[in-house]
Amino acid sequence: GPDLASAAGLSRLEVVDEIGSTNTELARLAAVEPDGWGDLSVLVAEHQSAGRGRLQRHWESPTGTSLSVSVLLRPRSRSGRPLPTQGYSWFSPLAALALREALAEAAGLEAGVKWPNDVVIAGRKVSGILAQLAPGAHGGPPAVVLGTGINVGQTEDELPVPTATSVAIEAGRPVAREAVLTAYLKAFGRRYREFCAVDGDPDAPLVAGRGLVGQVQDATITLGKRVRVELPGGRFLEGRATGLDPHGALLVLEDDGSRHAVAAGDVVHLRP
Ligand code: BT5
Repeated sequence: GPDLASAAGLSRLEVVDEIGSTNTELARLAAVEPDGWGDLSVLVAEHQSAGRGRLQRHWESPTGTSLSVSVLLRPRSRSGRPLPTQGYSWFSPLAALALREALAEAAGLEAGVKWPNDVVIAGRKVSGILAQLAPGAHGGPPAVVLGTGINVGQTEDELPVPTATSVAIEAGRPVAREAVLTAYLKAFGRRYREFCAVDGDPDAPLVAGRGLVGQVQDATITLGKRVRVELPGGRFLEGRATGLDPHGALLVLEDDGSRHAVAAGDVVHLRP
């Protein structure tokens, strides 16, 4: 509790047994409490009865084996000014990098980022991230809510879809959820502070010497591969993923030579 919160530089850490959705709860809180929980607060639930994925999809978060973690961010630069909202699209990849780091530290696993919001091991999804903007209270700057669902202890039979996996399956041994949570929050807290300290500039070199864009590019397994992207309205794009643009959109080069930048929010499905 308090030890982890201070080690990770959190303004608040709350753990509850049961909730509808940790994202929904923090978004509600952001709208009613101007600065109530500080600039980096965390809500963890033992079980979500209405866990959400993107585009109104359902996210399964069974008791005892999964982690449901949401952070509420009110990003400010060192000078105390709210961070420009253009940088907000980088928070979801930032969370993915933190989780990747946590899985290496807590379980010795090498995970990759499947653009836009999945963390995968050997092609299967171990975690999904849901980023949302929440209106600030009294017309203040919007807050960011970043939810991460992590499959930690599930066996093969307990997973909802064949494309899913868990930390325990991949590590071949049980891994304590506390270890994953601690490593994730520490890594996230550190990366979040770094990013705020450079005013949310995704190209600014961070402590590791490389900018956020470069780090995300290095970790994103989608790049360089052929992809088929489903867009809203049932349209498809097919081609090679060549990189990320300054807003984190995926650059796709179609076979006819046309180039597209696909914003994370516009993707229904992405298949290799
Ligand atoms: C995501 O959506 O991957 C984002 C999931 C975010 C969940 C966290 S938990 C804490 C916070 N509170 C919330 O209410 N949500 C966040 P998406 O890319 O739309 O993937 C959803 C799809 O993944 C579903 O349609 C299923 O096919 C599949 N799925 C559902 N549960 C899964 C699980 N536990 N593991 C792997 N895949 C799952």
